[in-house]
Amino acid sequence: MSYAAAKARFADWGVDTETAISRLLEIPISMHCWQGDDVRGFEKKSGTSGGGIQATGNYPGRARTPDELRADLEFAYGMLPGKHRLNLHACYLDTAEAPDRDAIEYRHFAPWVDWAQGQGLGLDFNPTFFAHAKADDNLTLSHPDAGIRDFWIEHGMRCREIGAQMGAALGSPVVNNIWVPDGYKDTPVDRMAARQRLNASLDTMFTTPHSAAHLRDAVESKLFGIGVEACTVGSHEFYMGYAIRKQILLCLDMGHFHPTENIADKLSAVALSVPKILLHVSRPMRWDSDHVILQNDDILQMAQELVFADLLSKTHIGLDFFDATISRTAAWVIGVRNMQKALLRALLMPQARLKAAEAAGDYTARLVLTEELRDLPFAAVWEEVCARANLPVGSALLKGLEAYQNGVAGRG
Ligand code: RNT
Ligand code: ZN
Repeated sequence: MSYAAAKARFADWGVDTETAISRLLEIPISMHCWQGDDVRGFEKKSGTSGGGIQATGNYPGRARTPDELRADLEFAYGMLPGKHRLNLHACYLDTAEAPDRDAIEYRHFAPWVDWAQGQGLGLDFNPTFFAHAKADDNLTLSHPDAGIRDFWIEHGMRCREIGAQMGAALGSPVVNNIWVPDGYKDTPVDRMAARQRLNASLDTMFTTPHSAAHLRDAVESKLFGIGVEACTVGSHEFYMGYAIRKQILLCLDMGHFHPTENIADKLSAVALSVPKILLHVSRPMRWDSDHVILQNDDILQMAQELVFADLLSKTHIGLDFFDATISRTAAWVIGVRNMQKALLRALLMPQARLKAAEAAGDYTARLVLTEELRDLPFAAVWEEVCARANLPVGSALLKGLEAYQNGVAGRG
């Protein structure tokens, strides 16, 4: 269907496609650096990913250096409509030095900031509390050893400082997200002590104030991970309470809940109590939390909640997945596009009409409408978005992705 015909179809429902398109193009997606190199980072040390995070697969083309990663990122952003952000992890420092995690400084990340400036990208940041000898037992901020806790507190404080400086340099606040792998393989007998230690470590980490114009703090919960099946210290209840008490961002990772929980349902509930939400849009599968996102019901419902509950300005949309069995740049492009397509669909819904049916108790009309609306020509509007940005769709997209992949496949 042509865009003109699609526009008319949506107009019949009282929906203006041009408004939807311009709103879509204003929504930045924070693309995660770690899909580009299987969560390895650029520290000058060897070691495994650890912390229950594991990228499986050895598809050719993994970025081995910051320059390679930036080239891959430039390609991926070049395949996306709109202006986006880069979500950087502390282990992706770009320096010839080899500072340990408790010694990193802003200058170790300056090349990223220069690059982001040149690309017109905002940055987000994350302390790296995994893949390190001092995290080998899956305990960091809640470790019983005060020396180890202090090491990680120092890391976290430095990351907040680095993030704040990045935000100041770029004129856009950096969301600094804290996820720790802390937990137990088998049932602990003193959960309380572990949670009190995590609580106290976080309190210390957050003592230094930073301007909200430069830095926003976020905390991310998890249900379980590989090696921490019995108990995660930073559970959902722990961090929801913490974020509310401190009035900081709560990060909801879609892969960090029981598989039958609906993460979209949580948005309106937590938005009433926290100042902002950080999303890690992901796709859980059995025990893995990080498959490339699809246009599945979970993502569509998430996007619809963001739009219908008017939460776009209160939510920072980040992605979190990693697949090393396919082209890593293709994974980025498909993942971000799927999030954008889901948002576009939500923006193209006759929201007022659906809400009126529900408010009137007419659940029959609500059901008929939601199902009929599935057949609207969303694809024609998406193709128009891409055409205006001179971007390929369909088999042309596949060709473009393959051409780039072929160019990087020879990396050793
Ligand atoms: C881990 C968390 C966390 C990480 C990144 C790399 O389970 O989801 O967000 O994926 O920090
Ligand atoms: Zn996450």
